Amino acid sequence: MSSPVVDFIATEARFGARNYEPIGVVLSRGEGVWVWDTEGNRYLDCLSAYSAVSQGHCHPKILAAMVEQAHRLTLTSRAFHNDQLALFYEEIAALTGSHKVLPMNSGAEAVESAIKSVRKWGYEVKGVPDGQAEIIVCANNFHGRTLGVVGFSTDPETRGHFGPFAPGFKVIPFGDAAALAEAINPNTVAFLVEPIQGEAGVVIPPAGYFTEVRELCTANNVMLVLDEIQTGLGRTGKLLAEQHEGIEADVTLLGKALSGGFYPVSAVLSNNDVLGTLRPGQHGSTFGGNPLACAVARAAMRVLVEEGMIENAARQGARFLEGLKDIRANTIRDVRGRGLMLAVELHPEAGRARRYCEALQAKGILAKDTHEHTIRIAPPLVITGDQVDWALERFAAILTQDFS
Ligand code: IF1
Repeated sequence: MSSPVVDFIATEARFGARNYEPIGVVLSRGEGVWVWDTEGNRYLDCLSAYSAVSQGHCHPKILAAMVEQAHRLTLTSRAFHNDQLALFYEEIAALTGSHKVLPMNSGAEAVESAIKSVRKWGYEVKGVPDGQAEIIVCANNFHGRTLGVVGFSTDPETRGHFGPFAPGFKVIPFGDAAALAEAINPNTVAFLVEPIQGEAGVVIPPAGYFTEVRELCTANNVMLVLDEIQTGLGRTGKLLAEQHEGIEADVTLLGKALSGGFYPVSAVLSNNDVLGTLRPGQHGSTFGGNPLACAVARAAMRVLVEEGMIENAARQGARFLEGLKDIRANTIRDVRGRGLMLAVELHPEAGRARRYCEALQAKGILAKDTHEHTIRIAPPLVITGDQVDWALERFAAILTQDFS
C-alpha cells in the first residue's frame, strides 16, 4: 500500500543519483530546533544540516530579509555594483576582524578560491618558483567535494575513482606540530586545516597544537588557512573556533551558517594581502556576492550575535557534553565536543552508529552517523537547556541498548 512517504522516497530512488543514503524520514517543515515529517511527527534536529542551520530552521528575521530583498533585486553579476555587497563586506569584516573578503557560494568553492589565492600569493609575493607551490593538509580532512579538494582527501570513499588529481599537496597527521615542521619547505605556501575535524568524527587537537602551528607558519612565511566552514559562526561556543586556541588565521573560510540555511553563501576572509593578489578577471562567480546572498548573510550574522546564540552554544554545549559523559553504557567508547559540536564514538562491537541513529529517530531525534561508529550531534545554537535535557534522556535510552 503506497503512502506519501513511500512515494517521495521511491521517486527519489527512481530519478535521483544515489549519492546519499538518507535516514527514512521525509521532512516537510522546520522551526527553531524542530522539524516535522510529512506525517506530522516532530523531531529535534541534531544535525542542523551539517551546521548550516545554526540559527534554527526558518529563522523569521532571516526569512524577512530574504523576502524583502527578493522583491527588490536578487542577482546583478559582479559586472555592476549593488547596494548589498559593500554592507556585507563591512559587517563580516567587522565581525571577524578581517581586512579583505572574497564572496563565494558553496564551502568547497571557498576552499578552492583560497587554494588559488595562496598559490598566487606564493608565486607573486613569497617568490616560490611558478608551478611549484605546495600546500600542507591533514589526514582525515574534509574540505568539500570538488575535484581539486577531493584530490587531497585521504578517504577512499571521497576520492576513489575520481582521479587523476592536481599535484601540490602534502598530507601530515592532524594534531602533530612536529610533522608540520618537518613538512614545511621553501615552496610551502599554506597549511590548510580544520580547527576541529568534523567529518572525521569531531576530532579535537591536543591543547597547544594551534599555538605551535601559528608559530611555525609565521616563522616560515606560510599562510595558515583555517577552514571554519563547519566550526565557525558560533558552533564551538565562540564566534570562530580559532579563538579557543588564542590564535588568528591568515585566511579564514566561512560557509554553511553564514546564510542560516536559506541560501548558499560562503566567504574567504584574509587578515593580510593574500586576497590582494587577485586582479580583475582572474577569479569570479556568477552568483558570488549577489544582493540576495548578501542580504541573507547580513541577517544571519546579525541574529547570531544579537540573539546571543554564540554564548548559548557554549552554555548548552557544556550541558550536553556533561550529560553525554554521564551516560553509563558499554556501547560508548568516547564522548567529544566543543560547544554544540559534539560526537559519541561507539565501540566497534556495539554495531554501526547508523542503527543507533535509526533508533533515535523513533524517539524523535534526528542525528547523523559518520565513519561507521560515531554519532555526530550538532543541534541549532538556539537550543534551550530543557531541550538539551529532553535530548539527553533519549540518547541515554538508546545508548544503553545494544544494536550490534
Ligand atoms: C557532503 C561531510 C560535514 C565542511 C568543511 C568545507 C565543506 C564542508 C569543514 C564544503 C561540507 C558537508 C558536505 C556534505 C556533508 C557535510 C559534511 F560529512 F561531508 F563532511 F559537515 F562534515 N569544509 N560539509 O564540513 O562545503 O561545499 O558542502 O558547502 O558533501 O556530504 P560545501
